[in-house]
Amino acid sequence: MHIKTILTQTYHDQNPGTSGLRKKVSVFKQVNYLENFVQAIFDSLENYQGKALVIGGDGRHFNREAIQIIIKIAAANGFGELIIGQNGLLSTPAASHIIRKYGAFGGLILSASHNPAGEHGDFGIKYNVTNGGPAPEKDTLAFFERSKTLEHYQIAEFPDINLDTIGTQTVDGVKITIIDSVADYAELMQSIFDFSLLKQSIQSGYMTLAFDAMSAITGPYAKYIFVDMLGAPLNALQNAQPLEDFGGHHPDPNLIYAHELADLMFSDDAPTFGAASDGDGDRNMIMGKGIFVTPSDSLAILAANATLIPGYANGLKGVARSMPTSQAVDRVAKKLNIPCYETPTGWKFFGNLLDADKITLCGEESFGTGSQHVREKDGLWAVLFWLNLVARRRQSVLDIVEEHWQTYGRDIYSRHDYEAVESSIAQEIMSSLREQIQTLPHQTFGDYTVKYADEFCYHDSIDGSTSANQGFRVGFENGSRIVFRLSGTGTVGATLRIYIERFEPDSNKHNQDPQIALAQLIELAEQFCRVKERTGLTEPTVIT
Ligand code: VG1
Ligand code: CO
Repeated sequence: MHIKTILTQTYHDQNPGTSGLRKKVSVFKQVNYLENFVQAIFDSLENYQGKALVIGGDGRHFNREAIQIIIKIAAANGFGELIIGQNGLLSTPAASHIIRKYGAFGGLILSASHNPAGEHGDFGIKYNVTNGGPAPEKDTLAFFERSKTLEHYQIAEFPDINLDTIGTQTVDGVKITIIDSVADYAELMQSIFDFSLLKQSIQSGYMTLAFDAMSAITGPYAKYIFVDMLGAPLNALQNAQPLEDFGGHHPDPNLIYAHELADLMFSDDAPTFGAASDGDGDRNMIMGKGIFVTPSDSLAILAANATLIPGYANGLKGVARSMPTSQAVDRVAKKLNIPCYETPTGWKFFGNLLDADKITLCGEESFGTGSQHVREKDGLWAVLFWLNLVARRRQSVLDIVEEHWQTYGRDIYSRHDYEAVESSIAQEIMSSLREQIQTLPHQTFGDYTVKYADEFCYHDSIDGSTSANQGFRVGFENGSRIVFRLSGTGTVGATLRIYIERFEPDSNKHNQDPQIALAQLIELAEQFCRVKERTGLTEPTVIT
């Protein structure tokens, strides 16, 4: 193999956030920017000589070029085998599965997830470890440190690899396999869910479906699973062709960005079930006719009903939720008498608990739900879980949710995002919260008395590591909470996320608009952080 060593300038901003390194495409296209980061990752890893690396992305602009670069740097650094999704495509959960199934050393996933794509959009890269999950913090910190001192990278000289044809070839001693992006993943889904029941419920017309792939990665997966395997009509899928710019969509599945689906599900023509996924296929939005299921509720409902699903028939070991996710799943865990863990935001914190067999299901308020089947959140898995539930319980989504609230009470929940806030203002907000939390406990504001206020610091019970500064929590005597944290996935300024929840045990009060039910807490949140006053914004950019 002919290997070139390229001298490079060092970049100082390659600090991975909540989920990998995300930047504007124009930043990634700077000379040697991607090359440096990939070399920094490989320099921080050990003992991968001769082993396999999985490569794939969500198909956004720059995906193909990036893959060609990565192939050559990986070959030059000594990987023995490269496993690549056809056309360069792999959803995040599929990549996680492929790393695990083929015993690869790790994988590089090219995606900026729910961030818009295209020449003027975002690009991203994330390294996943041998268990198929996102690299833990100690690794991402090492990548950043290495990137700040790196002076050269190594790259093999051979022609570009054809990514479009499935098959194996050996190039300068490196085995390069282009695999079907969907088949392994579809087989995994079939091993978890009752496909014959699903097929029967769909083909008999009992269950009708609308799935919006938002012109991102899940289109081919949804077509294979819902249409080819389960017999749904092709017109059940919207935006099923992955496009480099995601068709101008913002592939963040929520009521705002997936409003076409939301409009349909609240109309008279609504199908039984509606769902959407994000850019890289790890998020899910679940809707039924006339109802949107809050992700925190979705996690709780999946946990409460898990034994109805073949793959979870033996019950759950435990559950986990990210800190800002509502406490709905805690109530289910209590009733099932299983442990419930609270982790910082980001899937990387679930990996150890899943590996140690402490938890079976986990999720985040940000439309992410998953289980032990892979080490990433998984959008289509969540959709299939819900479809399996509806088919098995022969109840509508609305009935399932309302019955859950009757049994457990409702954790009324909302997240308010203030996007593209000037970084200095965001820092000011965080420091002022840091000062206030010491004085808040035992103070009373209207109906709410503060029970505790702290800055969340996570102690990983498996590897003993500590992750500090994971957001501010204000908890009230009646179980309500307000959480503040800064996003670690944005690429413009800072994004302040405010998470608000209140428990409502009275089933006569369950059908309230969360914005009204939470009004007092929303006002209190503003009183604590003064984001409107400081930025001049009159309302959040996004409410979910
Ligand atoms: C957001 C979500 C977080 C999620 C992360 C990656 O992070 O809040 O729950 O794990 O995105 O999801 P942040 O730091 O912006 O709040 V994805 O689908 O963008 O990989
Ligand atoms: Co995603």
